[in-house]
Amino acid sequence: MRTRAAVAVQAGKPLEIMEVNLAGPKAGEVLVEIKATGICHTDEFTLSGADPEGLFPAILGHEGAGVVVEVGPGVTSVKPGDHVIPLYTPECRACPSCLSQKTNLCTSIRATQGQGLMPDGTSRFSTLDGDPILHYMGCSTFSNYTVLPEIAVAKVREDAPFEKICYIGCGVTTGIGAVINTAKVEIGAKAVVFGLGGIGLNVIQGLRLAGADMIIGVDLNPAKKPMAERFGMTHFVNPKDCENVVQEIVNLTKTPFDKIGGADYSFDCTGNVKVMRDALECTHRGWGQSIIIGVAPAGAEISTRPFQLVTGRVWKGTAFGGARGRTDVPKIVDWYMDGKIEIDPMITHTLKLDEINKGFDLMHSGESIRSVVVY
Ligand code: NAD
Ligand code: AHE
Ligand code: ZN
Repeated sequence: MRTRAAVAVQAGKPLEIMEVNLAGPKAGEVLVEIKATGICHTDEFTLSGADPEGLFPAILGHEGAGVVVEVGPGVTSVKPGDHVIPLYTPECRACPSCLSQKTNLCTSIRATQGQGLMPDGTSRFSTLDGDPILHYMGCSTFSNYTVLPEIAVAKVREDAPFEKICYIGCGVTTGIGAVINTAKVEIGAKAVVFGLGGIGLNVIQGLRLAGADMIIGVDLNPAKKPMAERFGMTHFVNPKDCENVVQEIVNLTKTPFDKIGGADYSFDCTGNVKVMRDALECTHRGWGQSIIIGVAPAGAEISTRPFQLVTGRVWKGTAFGGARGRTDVPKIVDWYMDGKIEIDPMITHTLKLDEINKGFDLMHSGESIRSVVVY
């Protein structure tokens, strides 16, 4: 079949909207009509050329929602008409990683996914001239129709609006999951969130859900403050307005009883390795945990004095918020539909596919939280 897609032809260049060929689903695969897709900072990261795994030409996008149109031989868990959210972290429930119950990082198709290919080593997308176009993160939601492995779709309830729940395909689950699954934040905790964008705001709503007492937000852009407060931020720090952001946070968390100070938990949602260091070092001696969510460019490295770890601070990372997609994503959709979490205010812009490059401009200028493309 033919489908309309926004193609990343070359690093650093705007996406090109075009008709492409899409081959049907093979064994174990499903054809999905994408109804809506968010634009995550990771799409920008790859498009910019900073992603060591970035390959071109490719169809980016990994934060979608849609409807199953056709299933390939052997598919049993979904059928045409089912509403689904594509999963860049699949859940096969059979690989050593899934069976370990220690990680959500299913390894069954990671190698081909990283090469922009389906599990059989080929691409379903091609130009109208027949040249292959690569998949991205196993999802390629910047195409109106896409093919996914069966293990990479979460079946969700049919009354949930696509243009909102697409955000659960990455940002919402990543932010809330980092708090609940990775950090396991407890009631009364003091936490710091670096970067108040599409991920950071969801960390904040996760912290509120977990019962944190103090939620300090850090961002260079003061325009991010009102929305963060709406989601539960209690204090705001702009690094431009203070001499030493680590000291500022330590001071905020001190009490007459605890004169050492430091956050119980911190979260990096910027992808900046200097910020990652601050995020670790502002946590409490003896027990502070810092969770890296941000994705850093090729060649970037983190550093700190080993003494920071010797004295009990813990550095952790999280992908997709530690969520097991087929199991957890339908529950998060229920949380949204039951009013337990909010999504709508964070979707600041709704665009047509033709306008997708505007979504990247809005991200660069700091005007948007999430832009969503509705097909
Ligand atoms: P975003 O652009 O919406 O937000 C980033 C925010 O960080 C902005 O508000 C920006 O002003 C702020 N910021 C930038 N530099 C800063 C600095 N030095 N100090 C303080 N604030 C700073 O991006 P997003 O969609 O929220 O994504 C955030 C990061 O998380 C990206 O690196 C993205 O690739 C990554 N990410 C990781 C996962 C994962 O599973 N680990 C999932 C989704 C996104
Ligand atoms: N390809 C990059 C890393 C990108 C990355 O870390 N991706 C996250 C999800 S970001 C979603 O917005 C992830 O899931 N990582 C685990 C994985 O297996 O890719 C690089 O640096 O090579
Ligand atoms: Zn993402």
